[in-house]
Amino acid sequence: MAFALPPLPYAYDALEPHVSARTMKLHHDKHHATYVEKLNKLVAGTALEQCSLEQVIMTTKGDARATQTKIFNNAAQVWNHSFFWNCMTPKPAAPKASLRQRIEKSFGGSDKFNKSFKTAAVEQFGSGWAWLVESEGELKVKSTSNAVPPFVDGDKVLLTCDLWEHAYYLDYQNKRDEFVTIFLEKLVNWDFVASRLAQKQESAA
Ligand code: MN3
Repeated sequence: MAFALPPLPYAYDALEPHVSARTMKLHHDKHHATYVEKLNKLVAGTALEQCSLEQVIMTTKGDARATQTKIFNNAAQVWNHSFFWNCMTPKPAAPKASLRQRIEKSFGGSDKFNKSFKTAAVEQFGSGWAWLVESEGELKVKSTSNAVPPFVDGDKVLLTCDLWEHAYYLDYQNKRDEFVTIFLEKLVNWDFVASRLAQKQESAA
């Protein structure tokens, strides 16, 4: 198989009580795994089989042919979920000084960042993702529909929250705002965000 399902970076129950083991097991073992399975079927026997996940995403983005769209959607969802697991930690710590200063400079402080991220997440219509990105040297909040990761437009992706109902419905039902609030206040892995800032962006892969 060309692409593998990465294991969760923590136990299924590590994020309880904020995200249940039941949600994590379904989300990783069923949803994430299915995107990997579908992607492998779609690229089997094609040149994309030899590419990195990022290359598959960049090659198929904006290609309206039905098969290419399916490959893009599944590849992007594989990437987004692998990234999303790393955005959360059972042992969150506040952003360290240099990242805190970047947040202060771009948003006017962590409260204003949280508010901006939450608004973007709640206002995203239907399924999608909320993001913190570095775009043209500035930290920005964005949201995208369905599967799109902002690195396809040249942004460096720093943090994401899954806004598909499967991410929160068992634990929060229709209350996406509560899930996003808990995500921001109890789960964000700011050390991971800081490490991302130091890396090159995926579209350059
Ligand atoms: Mn999901």
